[in-house]
Amino acid sequence: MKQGLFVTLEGGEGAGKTSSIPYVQALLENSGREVLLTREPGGTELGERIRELLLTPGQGEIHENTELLLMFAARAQHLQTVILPAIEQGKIVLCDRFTDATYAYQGGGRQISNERIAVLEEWVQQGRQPDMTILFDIPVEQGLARANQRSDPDRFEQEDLEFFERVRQAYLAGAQEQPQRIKVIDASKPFEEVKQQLDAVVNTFLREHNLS
Ligand code: Z5A
Repeated sequence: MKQGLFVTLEGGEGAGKTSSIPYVQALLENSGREVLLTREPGGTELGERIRELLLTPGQGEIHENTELLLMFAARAQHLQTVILPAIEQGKIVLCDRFTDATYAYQGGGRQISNERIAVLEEWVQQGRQPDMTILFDIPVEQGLARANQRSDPDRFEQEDLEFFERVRQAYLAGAQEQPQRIKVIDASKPFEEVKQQLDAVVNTFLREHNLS
């Protein structure tokens, strides 16, 4: 069995990642490979407990460095015990958020330097990057309006507009630096148009990997 592949989904609040997961999963399954669906922070028992700590509001102040280290602690466990073994078994791993979210939220949002994040990234990932990342881009106010309809705000969703504007700009800067890996879709469009963009991106990716 050939090595599997690693695909991640990214985007700001209310961009529609979660709603699109079943559609992306089905497109990837057309390759004939098994698709493992997972998420960050989370994806392991320990990681889900860290997620709870990070997302639940009202637990007192969490210092930005602590937040950053917890993201990578959860990621180390996830990568070593779930993601890499699945790729070894030939599966396609589809992960809802990964390290691009750290550059966007802890880098852009919290304004921790990219250099500091890169040190942890190298330490935890040792060069391992997603094979493709789909970035759901949406204007901040439109995304927040969607997210607010859906559920009570989590700890991140309580931040202000400037925070989310910095998150968006950090995501877009990453996509400009790595256009080969990060594919931007216009998530402000209705579901049907988002699906058409996903068809194009995922089917091209599968062709490039001789899987269609
Ligand atoms: N985080 C971090 O800081 N650092 C890190 O390294 C990592 C994560 C990995 C948890 O993420 C938080 O962790 C996240 C960043 C931080 N911040 N927050 N919050 P998450 O992925 O679990 O967050 P989420 O709450 O699931 O996702 P989201 O960004 O808020 O939403 P979404 O998944 O992109 O949107 P959705 O739930 O699919 O859609 C929202 C609503 O819009 C829903 O009612 C849909 O029906 C509607 N929708 C979606 N698409 C459309 C279209 N096209 N048209 C109309 N309506 C739509």
